[in-house]
Amino acid sequence: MPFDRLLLTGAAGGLGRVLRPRLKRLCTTLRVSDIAELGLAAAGEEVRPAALEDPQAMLALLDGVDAVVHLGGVSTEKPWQPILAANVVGVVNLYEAARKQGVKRIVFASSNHVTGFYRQDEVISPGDPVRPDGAYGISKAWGENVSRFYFDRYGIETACLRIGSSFPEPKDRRMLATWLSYDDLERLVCACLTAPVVGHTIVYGMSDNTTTWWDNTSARHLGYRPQDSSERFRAALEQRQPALDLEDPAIIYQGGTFVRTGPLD
Ligand code: 15L
Repeated sequence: MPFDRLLLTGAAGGLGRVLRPRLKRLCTTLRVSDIAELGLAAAGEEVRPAALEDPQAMLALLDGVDAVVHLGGVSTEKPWQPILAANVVGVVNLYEAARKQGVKRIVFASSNHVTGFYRQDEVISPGDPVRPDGAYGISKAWGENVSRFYFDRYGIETACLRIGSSFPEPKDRRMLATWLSYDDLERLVCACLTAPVVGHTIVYGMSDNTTTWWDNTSARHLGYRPQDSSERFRAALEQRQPALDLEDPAIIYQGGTFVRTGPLD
């Protein structure tokens, strides 16, 4: 068993609910946290509600934890205030708590919206300059920078997952490029938790899709090998959505509809 105690934040969210039962095999105790309802603790679980913007609550939450999978926070475009609270202040509270409690590794759920203003006819790498497509993307770029500082200064390792679109199946043509199956999400998170050396790594969270805008070569040391592909959904999707409006910013840019959404009032 690689870990005594793993912490999963955002455990009540869409991907939190997917990972909660799947992370159990990596640890003796899985501590799950959120501000939303988490239900009862399953065998080997500890349920600990905590608000990211509360530094004392975060300090207590990370007590006795070996590693964190941080999915908590705002996960889509929203007004600035909730994003600043959860994704800007909340990430600082997480890393300060990690420093004080001696936590050595964090898997940080970043987002493809950190680079959403690159075009769909470009292939980019994690090392390219960020081009966030809204308040949410900016906040995730902030989180990546906070994590980089805590690695450079304090040696806390972080894998930043620029998650594409993790749903049971791709919902539109864009997601043929951005889709991350739930099984590949699990593979990616497990690789980040168990790789001997992570340092500070940024990786795009995508399956082995035929169409892709992201080159993960620089993150190969993680040992992540996606097994799924969006290709089997292509024919049905293209039939459902035949005409592409090439003037639409959501078709031009990688961030899709996010590029014309944020920041919201
Ligand atoms: C994200 O970051 C969101 O959390 C998710 O809901 C999707 O919209 C995804 O990006 C996407 O780009 O499809």
